Amino acid sequence: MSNKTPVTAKRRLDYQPPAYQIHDIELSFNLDDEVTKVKSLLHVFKQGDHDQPLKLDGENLTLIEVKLNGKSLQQYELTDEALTLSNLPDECFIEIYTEIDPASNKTLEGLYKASGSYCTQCEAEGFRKITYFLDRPDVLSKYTVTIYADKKRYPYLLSNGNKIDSGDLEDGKHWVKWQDPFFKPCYLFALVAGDFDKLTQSFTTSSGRKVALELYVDKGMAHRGEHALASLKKAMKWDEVVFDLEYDLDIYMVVAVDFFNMGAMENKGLNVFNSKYVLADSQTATDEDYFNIESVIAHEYFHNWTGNRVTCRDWFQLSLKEGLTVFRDQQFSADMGSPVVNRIKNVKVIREHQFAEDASAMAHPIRPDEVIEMNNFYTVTVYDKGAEVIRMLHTLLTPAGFKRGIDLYFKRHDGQAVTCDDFVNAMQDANSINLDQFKVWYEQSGTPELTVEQDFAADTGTLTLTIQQHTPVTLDQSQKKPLYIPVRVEYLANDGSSTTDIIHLTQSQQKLVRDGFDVEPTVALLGDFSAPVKVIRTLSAESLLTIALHSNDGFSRWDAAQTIYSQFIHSLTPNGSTLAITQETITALLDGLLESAMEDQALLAEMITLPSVETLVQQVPKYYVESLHSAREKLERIIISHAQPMFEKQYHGLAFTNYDYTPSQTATRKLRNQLLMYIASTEQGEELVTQQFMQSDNMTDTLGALKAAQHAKCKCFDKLMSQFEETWRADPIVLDKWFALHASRQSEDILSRLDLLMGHQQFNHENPNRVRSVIGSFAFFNSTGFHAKDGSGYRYIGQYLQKLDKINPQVASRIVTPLTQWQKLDEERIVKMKAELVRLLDNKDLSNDVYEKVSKSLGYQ
Ligand code: B3K
Ligand code: ZN
Repeated sequence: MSNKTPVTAKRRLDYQPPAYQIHDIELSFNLDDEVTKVKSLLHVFKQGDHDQPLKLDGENLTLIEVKLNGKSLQQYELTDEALTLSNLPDECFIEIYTEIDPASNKTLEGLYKASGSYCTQCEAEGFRKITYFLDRPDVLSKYTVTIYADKKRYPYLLSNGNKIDSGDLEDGKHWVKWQDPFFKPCYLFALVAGDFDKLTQSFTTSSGRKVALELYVDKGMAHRGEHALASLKKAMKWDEVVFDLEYDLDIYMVVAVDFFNMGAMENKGLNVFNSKYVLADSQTATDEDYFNIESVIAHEYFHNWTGNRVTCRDWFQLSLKEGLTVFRDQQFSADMGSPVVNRIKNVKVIREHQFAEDASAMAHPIRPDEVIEMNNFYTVTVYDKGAEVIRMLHTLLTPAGFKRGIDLYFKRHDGQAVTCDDFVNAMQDANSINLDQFKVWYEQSGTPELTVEQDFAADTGTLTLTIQQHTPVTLDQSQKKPLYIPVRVEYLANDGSSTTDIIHLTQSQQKLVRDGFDVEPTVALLGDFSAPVKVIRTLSAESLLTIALHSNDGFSRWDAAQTIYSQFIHSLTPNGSTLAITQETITALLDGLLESAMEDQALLAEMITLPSVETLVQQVPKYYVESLHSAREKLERIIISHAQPMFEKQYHGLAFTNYDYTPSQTATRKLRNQLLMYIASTEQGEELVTQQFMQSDNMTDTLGALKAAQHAKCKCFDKLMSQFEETWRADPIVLDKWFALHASRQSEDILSRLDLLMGHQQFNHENPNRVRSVIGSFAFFNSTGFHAKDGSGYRYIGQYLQKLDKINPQVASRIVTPLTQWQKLDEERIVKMKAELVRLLDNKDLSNDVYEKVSKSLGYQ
């Protein structure tokens, strides 16, 4: 089935505590382009009475020498993956000399050199590419790190903790010594060496300690670092106010680098960031970029407590730190801006991507059971569904109860490596509640479905809701249990008054009876998206309109509008719809929205935005590519032909102002740009798009114009794009937006266009941001191009991934995702997609990363 040497998965239930602990590690690095020398001195303690050997993980290392208690050791076992030492005393010092080659490390994991700087990325298992060590999160050590490098080329030598010494050497080299007073797992180790512009500010914690905040960016980019630093201070303050959590070192450093596999990394005291999540000014960054920077900066900062002070016992527990930290950053963002719009943003991720993951062969619980390559499990399930699970606890326990649980969690586990059960137990014990059934969320994969029936007895005024919960089987699990699901319910009366309730679902079928209604209320379910589930119910168009226009819950309003749009679209495809949504429902919704003079412009923008194709696909059993796209386009035409005058009036009424990143300006720009998306396809479209592009003083409106032109296939698109390219050709982060717009464009000759993009001077196969903006945008967001009937889109991606896998398996494995999600497509496409997957598997050097996803998708494991 595959030419690859079989790889075995690790299983959660096989966990064994480490046979040895390493209390201290002294590392020294001699950074050199030819050969980088790493010396490591480990203070090792045997755990318990046993004679097991010490098996240190190591990959791509050249071992020079090993010493035991100062004496050269000749007896050891060395393989491609480990260095094993036997017959060790209960306590000893082990010195290991190795050599590595950071300049040729294109995987961007371990220690690598890119754009002239040295940089590390160790999570999940990259430390083993730096030196031999127990590369697992339950081995906690104190680190002392000395870095030697050429002073001119690498004036900044950074690592975790506090700088305790430094000096110059005669040969133009210098050195810096760092010490981190906190015990930490090796995945939080970091080293950076390079020449940067540095911004320095400070933050005084609630207990009065002054912390130095240092931001390192590429030369000439300092002015683009202000927003990130301001965001950091907001996050530090917020965590003190909301969770009583204070920062614990005297210095907090953030370094922005161009070559990075993901968003950012929370290394203790030394975060490393993809520069895309640091650099911003109004000319180059959109409102969304500003938002993302604030949220990622906060996310990494929040990890200092949820992840670093209390870490994971093993990688299966990843959601312990990620689900919780995503929940924390979502709460922070909600407090900084609009809670409703943030909630909608979170829910879109779940419905577009997490539901798709559940429906694929990669379905896994938020705490996975089996893993081949850990990097494949930094998923929307572990992160975003994980955050939803934490949010349900927050709902069930109330914010005050949740805070009691968090306090107990830190009291019990500060300085430890623990499990998801430890977290839930702290929540349970602090609130004297039994959460046994709630724990099923951690072990069960799949998207639960709630089927709801509503009954009203007019004579008694009694309303009965009958709710069945059912989790369809997933490819990884054939048995499903009932879950503990909080469902927020709102009863809307005819006079506009409303009351809310939370139903605690625990059984497969449950009845909820409520008396005291004069007339049957309209019932909105799953307010604020109180659980990551799908709701199946038959609602009249009238009830949906009532919820969309009158609910007190902004999320429910948006959700009802989305249901109206979705069901209208599905009714035009072979999937059909059980709801009777007609063109009149659509126009009544638009009229209601536009006439109600909604104050929340951002919510209005969301409410006139149609569900994405990806979201629509997750609502139906089959993805009829052509018919779904044309149905969605038809709805767009209906909307514009009805609302054009109102949209234009609104568009012109929303004033241009001097750019500032404030919630109110952001909301206005969001609405204007959404209106422009519609208007672009009308007669005035070309002119308005061009005008907005020309007059814009900020990247949000510039990009808004380009997106509208691309979507409406305006003639001006190519001209505006060339102008954009001319302005920004020397600025790769900005140019990524241009790459992405080209790659997601619907056009017959898209594949030759992709070739051209990859021939662009700024394109570089070794830079993940470039690859994601061209290849990722095509595979994930160009659904007509990717799903071209002749299979050419699949072929293109398959061939590209063969090459990319040899350079950067982590990025290749991310981009292979759409190729593995064939389950809902038609037979012809399934055959073509699978052929591509089989071709990939034919490659005997395929990385474990891509192998795991592809072989699962083909049902081989
Ligand atoms: N913890 C890192 C992600 C590491 C991914 C490794 N493949 C960033 C974050 O979630 O904060
Ligand atoms: Zn994280």
